[in-house]
Amino acid sequence: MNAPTASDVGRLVHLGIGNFARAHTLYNTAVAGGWSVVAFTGRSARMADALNAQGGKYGLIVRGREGDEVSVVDVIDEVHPASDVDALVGLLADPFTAVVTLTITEKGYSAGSDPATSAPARIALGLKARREDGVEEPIALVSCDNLTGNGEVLGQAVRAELDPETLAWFDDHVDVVSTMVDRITPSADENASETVREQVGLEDSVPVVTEPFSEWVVEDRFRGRRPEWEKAGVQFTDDIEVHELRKLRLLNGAHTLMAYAGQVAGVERVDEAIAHKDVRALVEQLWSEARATLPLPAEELDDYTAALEERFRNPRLADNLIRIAADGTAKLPVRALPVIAESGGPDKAPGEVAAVAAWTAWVTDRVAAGHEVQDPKGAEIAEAAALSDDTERVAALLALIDVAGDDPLIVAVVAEEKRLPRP
Ligand code: CS2
Repeated sequence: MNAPTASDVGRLVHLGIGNFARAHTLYNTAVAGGWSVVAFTGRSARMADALNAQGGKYGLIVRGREGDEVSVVDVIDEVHPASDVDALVGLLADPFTAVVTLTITEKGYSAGSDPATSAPARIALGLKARREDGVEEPIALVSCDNLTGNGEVLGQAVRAELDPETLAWFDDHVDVVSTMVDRITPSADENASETVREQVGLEDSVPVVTEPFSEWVVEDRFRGRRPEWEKAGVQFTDDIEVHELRKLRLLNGAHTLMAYAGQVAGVERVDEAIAHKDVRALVEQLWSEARATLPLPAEELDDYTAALEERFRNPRLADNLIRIAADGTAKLPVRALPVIAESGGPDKAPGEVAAVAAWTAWVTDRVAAGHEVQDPKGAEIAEAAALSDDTERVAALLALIDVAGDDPLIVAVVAEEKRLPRP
């Protein structure tokens, strides 16, 4: 591995400036100090106007059990809408840009080849311009999304969009870095702007609410410059995978289960779901199955799940289950299905099966009640969820997460749906 070359100068370009990125990636970059940040929005351009109007500054409300701690994060120079492809290409061709971080969500990595809608395709155009301009300075692409091997996923997505010359140039000039990110970031409540105004005097139309806990583990493979993130407590490692799996299967897996089973049972927030006796029992079950797939000492896993429970129970965080329920077809295949397969099938992983069944039950309820399901496959979900025969409905829904029509999971999910806690 290369020696760290953290530096106090450079530009970081961030793609996908949602609440999470501002509570985590950009907050840590602000603490590291010195770097200039240019950010791009996700799909909605609203955030660009809002942040530019307040000089790129925003209030970060850290909502602990005892109270709020508010600070102003002042690290963003400029925000562009995602559609401003020329701005991104220009920035990537500039040698001063040394790091690109991404929070584009799971679905962003398979968004196709149109630069207007696909971040990997936009990055590919930027790298082409960088090569054509003869820039020798290495650049790092750093995924900050919740996926195992997020660097690998990102690398593949970008390579697939490159022209042959840039593909040949890529390995010598670009580092692709996996990271494990963790900080729960609920949507801001209606009083958040007032809290920021009162405590730090900033007029902020887009404040961020987050929890005290924060973890960032970054693969140690930068040949070029990067922010001195270690100043913010970021951990650099040569072995990222186990950190990612632990988080994805224990934290996110439990979140997914609570999001669907909690709402089916009639509650709205994470703290209510973990306090619901039957939902909690399902979480315990899922944890015991997920733990068995993780190569970590029992003691470490005990500490980890105890800390998770504490985070979920934070009564002031008010994390709405509907936030976590979004994009089920992108989340279940990385959170629940691998544990079912590694456990030896649905019979061996009833807690994970319950997560899948809670999803099918929840989307069915939502569609029946006339609501849209927020998911890249929302239209297909609406069609499948409306089928009246249970087995056909579940099979059609599970086909959307690539479960074959003869998979034993279908029978298991049909049975499990009937056992889910209801109001
Ligand atoms: C959640 C995550 O939306 C979800 O599915 O599980 O956003 C979770 O809050 C973060 O990964 C916490 O780091």
